[in-house]
Amino acid sequence: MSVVGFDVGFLNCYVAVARAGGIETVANEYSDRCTPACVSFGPRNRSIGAAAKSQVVTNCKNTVQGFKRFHGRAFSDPYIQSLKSSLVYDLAQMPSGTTGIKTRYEKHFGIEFLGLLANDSLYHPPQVPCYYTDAERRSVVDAAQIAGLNCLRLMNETTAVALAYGIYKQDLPAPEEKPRIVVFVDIGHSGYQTSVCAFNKGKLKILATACDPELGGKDFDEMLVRHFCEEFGKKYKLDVKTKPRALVRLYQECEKLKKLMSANSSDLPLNIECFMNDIDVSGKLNRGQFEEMCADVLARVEAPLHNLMEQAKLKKEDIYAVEIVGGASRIPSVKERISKFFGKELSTTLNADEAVARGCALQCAILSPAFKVREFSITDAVAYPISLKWNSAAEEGLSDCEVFPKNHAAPFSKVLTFYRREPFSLEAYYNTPRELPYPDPTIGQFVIQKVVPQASGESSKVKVKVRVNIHGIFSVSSASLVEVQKTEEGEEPMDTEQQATPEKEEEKEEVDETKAQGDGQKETEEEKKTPPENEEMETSPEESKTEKKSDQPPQAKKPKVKTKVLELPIENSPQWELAIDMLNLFVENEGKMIMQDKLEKERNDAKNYVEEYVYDMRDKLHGRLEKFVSEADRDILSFQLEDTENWLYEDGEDQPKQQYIDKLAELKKLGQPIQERYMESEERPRAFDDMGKQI
Ligand code: ATP
Ligand code: MG
Ligand code: K
Repeated sequence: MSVVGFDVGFLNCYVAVARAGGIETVANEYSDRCTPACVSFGPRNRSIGAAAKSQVVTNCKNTVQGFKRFHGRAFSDPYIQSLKSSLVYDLAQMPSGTTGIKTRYEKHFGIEFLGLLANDSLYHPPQVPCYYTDAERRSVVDAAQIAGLNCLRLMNETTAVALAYGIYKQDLPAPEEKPRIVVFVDIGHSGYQTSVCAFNKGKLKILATACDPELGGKDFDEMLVRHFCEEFGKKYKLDVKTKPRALVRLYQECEKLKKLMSANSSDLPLNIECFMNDIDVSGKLNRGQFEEMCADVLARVEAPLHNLMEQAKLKKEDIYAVEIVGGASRIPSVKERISKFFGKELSTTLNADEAVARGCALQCAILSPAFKVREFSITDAVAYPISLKWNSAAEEGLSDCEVFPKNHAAPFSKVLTFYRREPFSLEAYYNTPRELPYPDPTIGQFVIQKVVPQASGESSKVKVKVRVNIHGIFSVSSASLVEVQKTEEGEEPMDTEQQATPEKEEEKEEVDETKAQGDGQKETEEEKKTPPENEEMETSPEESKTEKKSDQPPQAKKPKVKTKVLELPIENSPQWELAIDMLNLFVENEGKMIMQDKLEKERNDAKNYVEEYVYDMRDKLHGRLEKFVSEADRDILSFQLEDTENWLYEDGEDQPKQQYIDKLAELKKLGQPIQERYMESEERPRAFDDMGKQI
């Protein structure tokens, strides 16, 4: 078994593996540790990574990048609709209402990318931006499943970075001391994320996160592209926007220019040959001009930092260090802004490109029983406050309550108590819709089924456990009904009053290495109860640890009651859920596509063998094989070789695998005996030598 961390970025992917000696970032087949997040669909097969990226210009309609933004979003989402016009490829609505990408394959897709990597070998769990919502996270977990991965934990990117930072630090404050506060900033191609984290020996806790999901390297590229479109429009009378291929090339050149500008402040050239209508274009720019045209983009760097500090209620003096990662963190003016905000030098002790993948791999090594890793506890934070609403039994209308406030520790479970006579439904939603990346705040509907009144006719006590799990996904994880079986002296044991607000009990989920469950999640659920008479009581898990209580209210005089706890079925309908039959279909399709890619590869290999044989034999017939073939046979074979070569460029260019195998066999019928005669003559003197030695 292999334990692997995935960083699937908007632009780039990194994969890190846990090995006995530590964490290692792995290279792809091009010996590059960075793999472009790109998939290209040919007529018969898919290519990924660098092979796909090389087709961005030539196969632009079927080459997809930046699919990170499509996860868990409705096709009707205004954000998706607004993207449509700027994409070279087409989007499609999936049967479930979510977003798909139209390619020659016409398959739902962002999701399948992981499958391609997994196909390559044994890779494991991915990461997501900390601002991802429930639906987006579920979409990524589904993707991992389609790819046949066992996703141990979906990690927030900045949390992965924090782990990569903290786990090797020997000098963290002791658990009872004041924690060390570190800010992490990740600015990649599409997104800008910040988090503030408290470290003590053996643990980290995310205090707050703040983001701009739409700020990254791409915005700087955008400004450059806009600039040169204008310039080339004036200078060469070219309307670049009308030619997708030219535009794609301009984007590539502008990204290169942007990177060069990070290291040079002088004038830098931009030249593209045969850009449009056979015209070569050229321009130049320096860093000062670049910063000027990007002023609006740069002005957005500060807001999330303000937001972060405000949420965490920290002063700048409290910050021990500011660690930055992500490709765009290399832009000098971005660094300046962040550094000025905190009034300190930024730290770059982590690998800017690989830190996320390394952190993920470390987390997996911790979770995996196969590795012995230093104990390190990770407490993440809930990104958006989560509320529940339900039809109140006592009053008319809806009641609601916030179950997980913003930045609440996660993973975490809470138990809510309701008094009901019949099945009821809960709706989970984000209660700050303005903060969300998309318009629909719904998380899902959860129906607690099979609720019945007590034998006495009274309402039953129903305990509902809600949680944010290790992936940061909300669910109603279990529900139970307390059935009063027998009471002594016929007294009424239960509080009959109907409660509009449920009681809350809390428990923290902890990762337990010893109890692996089939679904890849590992957790112990320590019941930590609060006194039931305290409505709405919020206690931290540490405080409540000591307050273990029995199921019954503490009024000791109450008569003895026998109760039985019945598990209740729950109907879960998370928003934009991939229905199980769809998921299965995707798994099946993924399997088919992997098969198809494999067949296509075999077909190509078979063709290559024919081609190689033709060139190899032709050389050798006039070389070392010459003495072992009659002139007549040589002419026949030469003719056949030439014939085959022509065939390969014409009718034989695109044939089923068997055709190539047959072709090769046909050539070998003549060629093989010649080669055998040659081998024999080579072996003969050697055999004599050996005999000589023996004698
Ligand atoms: P995201 O995290 O947003 O999903 P990602 O992880 O794919 O995206 P990164 O690989 O962290 O993104 O960063 C890629 C971005 O960084 C690109 O916009 C790239 O042009 C930019 N970049 C990389 N090196 C430099 C550099 N030296 N100077 C300026 N920008 C750079
Ligand atoms: Mg990234
Ligand atoms: K371990």
